[in-house]
Amino acid sequence: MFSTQLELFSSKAAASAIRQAIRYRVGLALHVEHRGAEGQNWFSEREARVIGRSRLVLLCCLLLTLVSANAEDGSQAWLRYAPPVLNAIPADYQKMPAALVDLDSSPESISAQKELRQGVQSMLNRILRVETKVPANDDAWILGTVEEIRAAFPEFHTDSNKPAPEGFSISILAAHGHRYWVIAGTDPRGLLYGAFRVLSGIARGVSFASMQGTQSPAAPVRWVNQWDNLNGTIERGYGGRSIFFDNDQVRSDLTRAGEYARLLASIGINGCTINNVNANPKLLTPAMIHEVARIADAFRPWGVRLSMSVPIDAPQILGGLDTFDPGDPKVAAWWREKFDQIYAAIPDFGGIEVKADSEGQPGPSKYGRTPVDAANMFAAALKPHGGIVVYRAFVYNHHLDWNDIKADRARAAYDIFHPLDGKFADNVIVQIKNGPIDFQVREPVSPLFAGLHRTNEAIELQITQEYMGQAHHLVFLPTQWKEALDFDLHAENRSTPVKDILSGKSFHRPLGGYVGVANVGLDANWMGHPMSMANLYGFGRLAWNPNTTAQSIAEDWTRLTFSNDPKVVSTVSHMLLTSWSIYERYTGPLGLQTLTNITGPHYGPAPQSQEHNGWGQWIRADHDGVGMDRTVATGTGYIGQYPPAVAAMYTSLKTCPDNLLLFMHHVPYTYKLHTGKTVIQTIYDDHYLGAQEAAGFVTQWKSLDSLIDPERYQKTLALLEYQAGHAIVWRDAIDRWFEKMSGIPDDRHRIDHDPNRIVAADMQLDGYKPIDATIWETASGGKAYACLDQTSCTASTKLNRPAGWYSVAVQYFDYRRGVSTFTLQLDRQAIATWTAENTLPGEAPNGDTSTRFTLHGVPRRPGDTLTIEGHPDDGQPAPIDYLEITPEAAPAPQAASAH
Ligand code: GCW
Repeated sequence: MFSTQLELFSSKAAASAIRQAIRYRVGLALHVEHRGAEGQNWFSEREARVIGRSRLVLLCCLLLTLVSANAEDGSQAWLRYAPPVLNAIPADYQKMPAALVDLDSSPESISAQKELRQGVQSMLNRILRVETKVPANDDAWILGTVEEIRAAFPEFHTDSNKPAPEGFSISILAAHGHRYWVIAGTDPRGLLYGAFRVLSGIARGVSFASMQGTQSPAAPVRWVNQWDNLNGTIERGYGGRSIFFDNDQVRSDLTRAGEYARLLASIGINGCTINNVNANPKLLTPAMIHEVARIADAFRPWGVRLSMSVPIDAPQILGGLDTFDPGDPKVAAWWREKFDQIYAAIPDFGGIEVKADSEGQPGPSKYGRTPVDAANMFAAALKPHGGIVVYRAFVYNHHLDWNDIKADRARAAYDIFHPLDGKFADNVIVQIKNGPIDFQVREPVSPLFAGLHRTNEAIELQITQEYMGQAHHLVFLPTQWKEALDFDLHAENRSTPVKDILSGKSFHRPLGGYVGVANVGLDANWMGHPMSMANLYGFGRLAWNPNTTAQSIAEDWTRLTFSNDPKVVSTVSHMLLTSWSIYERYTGPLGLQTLTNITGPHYGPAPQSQEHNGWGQWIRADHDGVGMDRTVATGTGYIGQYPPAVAAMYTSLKTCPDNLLLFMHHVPYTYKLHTGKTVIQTIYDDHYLGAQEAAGFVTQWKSLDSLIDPERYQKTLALLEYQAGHAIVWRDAIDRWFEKMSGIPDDRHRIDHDPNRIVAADMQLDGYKPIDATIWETASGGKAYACLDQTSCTASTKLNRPAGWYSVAVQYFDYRRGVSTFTLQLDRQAIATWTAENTLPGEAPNGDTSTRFTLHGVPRRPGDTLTIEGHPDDGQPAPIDYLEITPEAAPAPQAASAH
């Protein structure tokens, strides 16, 4: 029996199934070697420990392994090609041609052809027959470029609405007594995008007739950035290790790179930067370039061009020159030669990303040079090959003086780049983060978009949820991005929405576009949270057409990812569409930014960390008031960087929107918003409301039980329950902090007056000892209770509550290392056991690690004793905070839920 199990584990699929089971608590426990046959480590040490520790049923894992072959693990994302469950299949599908002719035969058209055959067979159970010529006596699908189709069918016209480069037209052509379903691309990429559009239509039950029309992308540059390191880690990646690199090499198996490119192509993305903008020069060695060419090969069938981030000091570090001065001819010659080498290996190489003079990265300032000097040097070397330079405007001093009331990081990009407008070469694009700080939950649009009229511009959006819950929280970002793209900057006193600036329309620029930091990883579902892929999907849709509404993105994604069932579509899209505002409410409302630990992992609450440091994400809260004064008259002058109409709106307290008030102004806590409520009471109320709304996600999701496949249902449920608990951590921490800072109590006296809460300090403790929570506001009374130097500890409480059913929540801390075990006992009888094995970013009791386990339907009689028993593990001392015991109307159908 045991050896059979070991054989099972010598497959990666089995390893991944087990990993999912560990991560999402599928009640699995087993005993197994954690090394693969070829000596490769499939499990992290922590996962291996969980496996090693458990000794239960092997059958479970056998079942799991068998099931996983067909399981909905999220790997297919929105390209599942599941048979569409619809009331009625569109009538014109009956007339779908069986023959398929590809007039183009480029790598992209071969992909399109394969994809159509696969999708039609999988969704409609119809096999398409590939023909080499247009059949004389049959209807047919025709794939080709506009020119190729016109050559075969002189009657084919797209002139009235001609697709632009990379665009396509879908039409039905009647000729020779037959009907041809035509997908015509301006070029092979356009053709491929057209095929994907048809398949998305079929999956959503759209008739072929209504798919007809012409579409063109809004901008030529639609790229993703991956912040992958050569050692296989990913900066700010939450979906596992790099799909490209491992151990300072390009992975031998690039299957996932190809699958990623397919996903990207399906939403119109045409470029991918494969490595961290904090770039490692090793990627530029001849051996690595040779290896990287294999990634480009995996991308090519999908029309995705590969690009690289390069460190500006490579000529010195790698090339042995005594300088990397962009003004030095030998430096320029080094880069020319380097790009020649790259193009010899990757003829369709897209270009480079440059992060320089930013957060410790070397830059041209070392030699008294500007970003123009650096960017134009690269541009000249890339130009003969058709490559572009994407130069990031994320350049700022991270050693700002907090005591200087005029210092302001938000000003940096405009101050540095605006004077350089008109000086960048034509194949340079300046890449600007959507807001002036750094992907915070709420920021105004960067004024630099309006500050460059003679420079190509791209917006940088962060798809990976660095400041947005790191794939532990559901946060749908297209809602946020839409606000930025639609924002009218009124440059030159005329209408100039950001989306028109990016497309080149506002200032007549030839290049421009969209760059999204995606950071997918090797996890089966790419990004960690099943809902996070809605952000990648939404990024692609907006880069293609920024006029797409967030609602249609949410609905389409839900249909493609889960189901066309109307209840699923309305529930999931409602959850998605409300999630950003909810996250904003329980983290940092009123323009306070994310209020997370900015000197740490950017995850849990830590408002004080915003102040007294050089990073400049300050909120300037004191006893009397809060907010950064960014006005011209009395503040940092940042508002003056906007065109006059926008500057006037932000300057006046009357017109400054409440949701950016504290980004723009410093006001007393008692200042009344447009709602009539004070700033401080709004902070309190928003946090209570946000936490309540986050709990609502759980209820909404539970209404879909039976309508979603069990694997994704359970995984999402566990995450949403965790999020609901963590939203309470956020609420309590931020409200406590502001109450202490302002000295103004909540007018509803909720803060630290939780009638159902019993804090560990008030319990009978055996072995548990108080330790300081490293951020006081993230634990009751600033203390966690830890089980130190013992094998187990208990905390008990006797409660005289009326008899009835209750839910019992245990608030504990789950460090990244160690897997403590907890047992909850009712009158010494174990009623639940769970382990602290989430992968949260912290090693101490604080807002990153505070976690909740909730058990529903607990019966209680007056005088019962509730006991938490903690068993520490590997430096994680089973720390606890409090119990919360809430009456329940009746035992909930779901008995236990853990995180
Ligand atoms: O937000 C910050 C991130 C860094 C990142 C940097 C950037 C790649 O915390 O991890 O570095 O932005 O955008 O360059």
